[in-house]
Amino acid sequence: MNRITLAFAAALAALVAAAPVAAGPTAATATTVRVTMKEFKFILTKSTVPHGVVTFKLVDKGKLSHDFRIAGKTSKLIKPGKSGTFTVTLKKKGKYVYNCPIPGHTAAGMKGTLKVT
Ligand SMILES: [Cu+2]
Repeated sequence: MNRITLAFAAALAALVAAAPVAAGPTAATATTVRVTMKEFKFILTKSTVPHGVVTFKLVDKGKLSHDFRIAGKTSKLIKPGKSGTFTVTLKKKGKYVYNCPIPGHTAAGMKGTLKVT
């Protein structure tokens, strides 16, 4: 290597070092919402969440089994006295309607709206 090649290599190394870190996906927000399920309503600890990954901690305090459905996804059935975790990625801001898809439950009141900001 001659002097010019060395100088070029050094300059290149400096450039690489100065280059900004490749922009990765923005840090995902992880939010947890506790959802109490009973006849016939849902009680959520949060009515607004930031967009991103949302973990719903489902607790069935009723006498019937219930499901939690949001953004086209449905949790596994939660039996009376049981609990479960249900994780969904809510990418877009807006209002998401959630409900219990068990026949009759939505109409009886198991529904609501979660605002995603
Ligand atoms: Cu239900």
